[in-house]
Amino acid sequence: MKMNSLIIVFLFTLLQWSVQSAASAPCPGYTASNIQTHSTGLTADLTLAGPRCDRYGHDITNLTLQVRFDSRSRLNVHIFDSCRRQYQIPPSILPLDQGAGVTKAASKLQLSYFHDAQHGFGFRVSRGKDTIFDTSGHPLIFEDQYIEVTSCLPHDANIYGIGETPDWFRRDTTNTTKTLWNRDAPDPFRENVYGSHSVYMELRNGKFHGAYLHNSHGMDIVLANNTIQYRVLGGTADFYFFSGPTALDVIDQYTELVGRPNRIPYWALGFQNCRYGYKSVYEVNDVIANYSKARIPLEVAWTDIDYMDRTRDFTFDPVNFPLSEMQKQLKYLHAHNQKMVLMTDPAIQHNSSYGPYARGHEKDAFIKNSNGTTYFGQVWPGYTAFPDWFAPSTDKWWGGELQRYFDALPIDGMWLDMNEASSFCTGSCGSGKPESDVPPYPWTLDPPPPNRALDKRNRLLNPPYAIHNPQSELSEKTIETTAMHANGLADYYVHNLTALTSARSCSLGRLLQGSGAMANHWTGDNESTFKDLHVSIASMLDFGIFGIPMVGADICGFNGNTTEELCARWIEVGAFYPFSRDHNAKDMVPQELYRWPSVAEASRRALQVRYALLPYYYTSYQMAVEHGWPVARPLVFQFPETPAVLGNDWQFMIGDAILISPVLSKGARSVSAFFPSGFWYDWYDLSAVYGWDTEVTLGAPLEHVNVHQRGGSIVVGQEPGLTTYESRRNPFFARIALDSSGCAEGRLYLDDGETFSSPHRWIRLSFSSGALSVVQESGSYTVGPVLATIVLLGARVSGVQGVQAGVRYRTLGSSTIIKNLHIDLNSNTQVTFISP
Ligand SMILES: *[C@@H]1O[C@H](CO)[C@@H](O)[C@H](O)[C@H]1NC(C)=O
Ligand SMILES: *[C@@H]1O[C@H](CO)[C@@H](O)[C@H](O)[C@H]1NC(C)=O
Ligand SMILES: *[C@@H]1O[C@H](CO)[C@@H](O)[C@H](O)[C@H]1NC(C)=O
Ligand SMILES: *[C@@H]1O[C@H](CO)[C@@H](O)[C@H](O)[C@H]1NC(C)=O
Ligand SMILES: *[C@@H]1O[C@H](CO)[C@@H](O)[C@H](O)[C@H]1NC(C)=O
Ligand SMILES: *[C@@H]1O[C@H](CO)[C@@H](O)[C@H](O)[C@H]1NC(C)=O
Ligand SMILES: *[C@@H]1O[C@H](CO)[C@@H](O)[C@H](O)[C@H]1NC(C)=O
Ligand SMILES: CC(=O)N[C@H]1CO[C@H](CO)[C@@H](O)[C@@H]1O
Ligand SMILES: CC(=O)N[C@H]1CO[C@H](CO)[C@@H](O)[C@@H]1O
Repeated sequence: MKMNSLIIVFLFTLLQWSVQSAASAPCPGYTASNIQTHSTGLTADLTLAGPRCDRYGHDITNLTLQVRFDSRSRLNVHIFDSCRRQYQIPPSILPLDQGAGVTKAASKLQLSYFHDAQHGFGFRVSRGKDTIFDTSGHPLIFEDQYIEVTSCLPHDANIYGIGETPDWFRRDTTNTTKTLWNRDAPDPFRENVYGSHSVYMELRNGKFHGAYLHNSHGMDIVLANNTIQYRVLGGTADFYFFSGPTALDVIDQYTELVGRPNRIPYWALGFQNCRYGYKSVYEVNDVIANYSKARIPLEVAWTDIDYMDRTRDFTFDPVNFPLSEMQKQLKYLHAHNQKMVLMTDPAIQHNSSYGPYARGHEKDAFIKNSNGTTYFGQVWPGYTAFPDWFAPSTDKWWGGELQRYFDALPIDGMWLDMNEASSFCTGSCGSGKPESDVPPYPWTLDPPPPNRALDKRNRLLNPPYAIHNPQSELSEKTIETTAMHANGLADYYVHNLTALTSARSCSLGRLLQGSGAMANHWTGDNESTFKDLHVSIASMLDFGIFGIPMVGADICGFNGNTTEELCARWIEVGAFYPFSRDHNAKDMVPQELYRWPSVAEASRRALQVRYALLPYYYTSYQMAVEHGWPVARPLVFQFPETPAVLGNDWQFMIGDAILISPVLSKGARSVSAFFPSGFWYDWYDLSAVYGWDTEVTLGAPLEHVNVHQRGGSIVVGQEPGLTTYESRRNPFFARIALDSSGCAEGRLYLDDGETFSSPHRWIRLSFSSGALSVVQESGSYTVGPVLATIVLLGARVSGVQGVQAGVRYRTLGSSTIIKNLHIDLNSNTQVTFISP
């Protein structure tokens, strides 16, 4: 309570200030005093070192520096206003891991601070001999609405992360401004889009480290002039540094702090189809039937807002998508071991006869105007209220709405769209409008008036520092920054938390159903172009850094008409996205995978590999749940010492064993693929390529994508079926790809894939001296199917010791396929092969 009233008082004074011209006085920085060291860190007072510069706000005179060695690999440097009026993300919204705390001596990261006459207080973070963050030469600027922290970077630094922005994977450090301000925009290149992730990692001399700024305000992060500069619209400078030294270590350390990815149901790894603009439930029925006729796996049928009655949440169009027909479709899907996911938007139509609105209003669950009335923006169903995820009864109200909805139609998953939050008009445009005033649907999205007359004195609408939001002002196409949340905070402070809090509430709602929580991500509304196909790989790799491994772009592209060739090439990439879904915009040519023979063939070929690899995907995903490790990874994560892969975002790996080398340009029928040194085995014909850290030209007919397995790895899969259910009942195979010393290893994780309470099983497989060992690591889940096939890549053998008759052998080049084995995966086993 006290905190809140403090903040309100503060806002009040803030709004009284008049805008001043940006001062040009040099900023004096701060002076440190009263340094107190203690067992796990230190604190100090920082005092403004000279006359205020008031660059984009009002300098805060008294700051506190708090340094804590959270763990051996994580250091927190937090600079905040001593009287704590600046907004900080409360742990109830985003709980951070506290770490047990270690001594300076035990920490791999060290902090040193210094004072220079011109710029005042500065600090350095180092790992051994390497300085990884260094503010020297740049003053700290700490104002109410502007914080600037600058750190030196080496020339041509290798920076990855900071988003969400469509961009090439390795950031251009000469001239990049990453703006963090959640925005519903159709994936414009190098501009801010749907989410905000202020984390980056850097590779220096073969070792990675990372840094994260914990702050929910809008910000620019600028890479230029051999520096990384944070320009933040408020809050505090709460930095966390991660010592690495591998890329996976950094992501492990980051996700330990902010939270690991959720578990997913096994079926979520199946291929999914959606489009905006299906005309009826009958058309979707035909889509489901046509996938089946074409023998292309379809796990999940999605429907966009089309199914709703006038685009209102929790309703069904009585003519084209009547509830009874939706129930029939769901029954059909479930009978065929398939699933249904439907779209839900957070915006709720302003209409007191509409239950969700009436009940939400009664529970006081909506965002407000600053005068206390309900804030009404405009989304698909007309003027809409927005759930205030900070209000105490919102979760309960929303959970109740979901309960009613699931009682009518027990769908398998929810898709939350527009939760940036998106609004099509500027400001509270529906306030003061009678309920009967519903703009007709579908209506055109008129852009907000350019340079609308903003209250120049209102510093929440109009902060003195303008981040590089491409919209002309912060509040365009979203909830206005002055709108109020229940905790007494303006949206200005918490804007980028909207999606997170809505996903949280939604999974709470799902938990009421006793089912799996799920909040994942697709990369948004992109275009059907080869460039976007390429950028989709970089975006997928970015999300691996952000700790959101279940990610994928709209296969065949969303906006614009796709072509047969593009769609074939896109499914050859998309079949390997962790989240694999075809999605199309309204009024575009249909792009279901069965629409063209070549696309259907490309789909069957690529998805067959994915379905064979489902246990491998599930195992990789479990590593994400336990360590945050991404499922889809750039080559540089695994081969950081190889300069040629630093910027490689045209190939990618799944886990640490599978390399995808797709075609990303029109007309190409071959691809130049980079192979790090060692053996790599072609998935389809088992032939070996020896990588010499060079590019190799591979044939790539339209229906074919190049997939290789790394020598030294063991991949366990299952014979593919048309659904994940079918696949899970088929026998296992192991592909053992030998390295140059004849060794390989891999792991397998299994559980029932459906319930949180399922027992699990971790198995380790290793091969050396001509023998395969299967060793149980942990868990008691009973694996049904046996290991029936072993493919030995890089070895010819003629028999297996002590194995019954009936086993069949076939050699293919330097490899051997051994079939009809009956190896039980529930116990430790050794399989010794006989050389010819
Ligand atoms: C800053 O701290 C000093 C010493 O505690 C105090 O005298 C001064 O009033 C503070 N200034 C502000 C603006 O809070
Ligand atoms: C830096 O990037 C911006 C935005 O992309 C561009 O307008 C500008 O010309 C670039 N500057 C230089 C020096 O390349
Ligand atoms: C880089 O340095 C140049 C020249 O000093 C300056 O004009 C430019 O604003 C700097 N860029 C950034 C992002 O600081
Ligand atoms: C399904 O396939 C049939 C037969 O090829 C075709 O006539 C129909 O248009 C297809 N419908 C959809 C929705 O794909
Ligand atoms: C308001 O909601 C009720 C109940 O869903 C519906 O019958 C009515 O048509 C809605 N009014 C408007 C203007 O959409
Ligand atoms: C409250 O604020 C809204 C949005 O600015 C405005 O439309 C409405 O008229 C105001 N209501 C009152 C009672 O002042
Ligand atoms: C897509 O194709 C349809 C049908 O051929 C055409 O009407 C439409 O204008 C095209 N749209 C775009 C964006 O090219
Ligand atoms: C419709 C649209 O804005 N598409 C964008 C998708 O992303 C590419 C590059 O990533 C942009 O060039 C397009 O403008
Ligand atoms: C949902 C979302 O994007 N949240 C981010 C808001 O900003 C903070 C600080 O940058 C991040 O930690 C959140 O992940």
